[in-house]
Amino acid sequence: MKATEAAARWALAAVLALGGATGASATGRKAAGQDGPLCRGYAGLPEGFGPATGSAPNRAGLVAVKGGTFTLGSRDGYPEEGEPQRKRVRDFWIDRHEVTNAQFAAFVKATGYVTRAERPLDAWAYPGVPRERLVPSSVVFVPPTQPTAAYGWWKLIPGADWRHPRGPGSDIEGLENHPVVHVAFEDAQAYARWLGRELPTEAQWEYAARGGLEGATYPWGNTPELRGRAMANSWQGRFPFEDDAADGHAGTAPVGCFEPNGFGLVDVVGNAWEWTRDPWRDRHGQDGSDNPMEVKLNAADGPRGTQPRVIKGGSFLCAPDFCVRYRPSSRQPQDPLLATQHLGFRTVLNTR
Ligand SMILES: [Ca+2]
Ligand SMILES: [Ca+2]
Repeated sequence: MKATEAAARWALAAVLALGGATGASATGRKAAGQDGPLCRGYAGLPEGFGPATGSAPNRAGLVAVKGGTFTLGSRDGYPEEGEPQRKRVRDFWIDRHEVTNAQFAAFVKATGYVTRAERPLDAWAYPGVPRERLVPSSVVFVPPTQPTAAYGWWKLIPGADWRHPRGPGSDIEGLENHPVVHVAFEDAQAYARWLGRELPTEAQWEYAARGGLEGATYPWGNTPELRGRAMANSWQGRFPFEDDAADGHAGTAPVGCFEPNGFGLVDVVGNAWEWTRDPWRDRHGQDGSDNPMEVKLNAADGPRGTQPRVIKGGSFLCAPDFCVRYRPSSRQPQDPLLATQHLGFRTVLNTR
């Protein structure tokens, strides 16, 4: 959740270049795809969903992605999106939509899994924090009522977890088709393992997010909207104070309320950020073009799995006047131990 002045400057430049405006009025903008097969009418569970019962993997909810070569990263985005690299990925399968609350609930019901945010905080991970404050907690977006320092809108709230996304008193009733949030890296991995799957590498995620549209700023082209329609769940209005929800949704949206990309994936950008399995590096590495999914991912891991991981795609909190990260090439480091209200994931099935 760090930003630099350079990043902020780029965000403003991007807004000007793309013809948008800070706090732009969205008059006339329509939310897209509300009547599609997903969105509000969707229960959040793909047909046949569950772990494999035989030797064949369960592909419920997955989309087949034909492998290929593409350019990972961008020279036009924030500094961490460079230097662009040619990468090749093999064929793989990936979730059509972000993992939903309904899917995650099925996993928890079947396994009894307890997420990191539901357990007391580890003293070793939070040195100096009094023991009485090491209670189950997660990070919640709390809109400030007056100007605040950057990131002052994030609060560590005891009792916030995937079932209570805004903290105690909130719940996920009626949000079964929304992306699950407040999942730490190990929680996402545990879910993926239950299904015999994995988290995507950054290269897989970005290749899938681009949907075959090589070099485009967004999964649908080079403009923030398309034919006057919002194409992703982001933030409209003066961040972090007022979300106009001109795209039809304040906070997370049901999955699939916006048009799919060229590969049939929905909400790759916007709605919830998504974990990848890649350890974070400040710039894309020159580590060869072939099969980036074969990189030894644990080599850079720190003690007890504390190496920050790459997250992708931006969220409902991304705003043109603050964080223009609802783009395939955008990326951010994330503490793997830290669950937050704007971060979920999707899984991949690697057919080696
Ligand atoms: Ca929105
Ligand atoms: Ca997303």
